[in-house]
Amino acid sequence: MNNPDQKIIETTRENGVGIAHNLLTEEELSLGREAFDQIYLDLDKGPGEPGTRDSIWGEALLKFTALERLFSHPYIISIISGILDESRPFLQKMKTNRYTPFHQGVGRHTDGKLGELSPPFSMVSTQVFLDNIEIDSGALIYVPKSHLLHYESVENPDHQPPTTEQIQEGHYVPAELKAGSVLFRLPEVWHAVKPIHHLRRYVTGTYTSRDCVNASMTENVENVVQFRKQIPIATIPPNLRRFWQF
Ligand SMILES: O=C(O)CCC(=O)C(=O)O
Repeated sequence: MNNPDQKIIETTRENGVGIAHNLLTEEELSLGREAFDQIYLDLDKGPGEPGTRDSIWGEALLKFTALERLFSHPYIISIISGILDESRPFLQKMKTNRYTPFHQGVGRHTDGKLGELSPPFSMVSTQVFLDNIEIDSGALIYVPKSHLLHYESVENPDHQPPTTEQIQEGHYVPAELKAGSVLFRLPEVWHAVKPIHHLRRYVTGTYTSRDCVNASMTENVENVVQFRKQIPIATIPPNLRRFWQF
């Protein structure tokens, strides 16, 4: 792995957010947008109502090569592997989000469980953006290093998880990027989304390590594994199988 890639891993682990700028080629981006818009139409979500966030989950997304590839993209996987220290990350969740303008954005929060601590670096989300995000429209804002406050610590077993008030009062900084870039986010980092004035689409995967999971993570993984038992493996793209299967 070369230095810029190592830097993204280190930045994500240190700050809770890291970005691979302009990763997709023009062609991948244009095919990705085409497939994205098509699946929303196919699933009767329409062209989007102002002020709404529409999501599509799960294996339905795998019907489109341009989307399916984003979940097993070798470069993206190599960064995830570094962040989680896991050679074969488990793809626990596949999803797309579409925000249709004007949308007020998303308030300050953590995706960690309030009142609980998490095992360090056991889960990471990717957001492959198909539109630019900037301060004036849809930037993700976050509090660098806040994820660390949610982690269990052997050195400090009495450590208490952050409160809702602390999360509201953090010092948030913006992450801006161009369409075709990938944002890596540790779920616990405190984050929010600025008001949205133009279409904001992205494809997101949540990956976990295969060990060092706590009871609630184990339960979530087991639910996914049970659900996937009903899905014939032949319907899953070959390159994705090793991440999709536990
Ligand atoms: O849309 C985004 O960039 C983040 C949305 C969000 O806050 C979340 O899914 O927890």
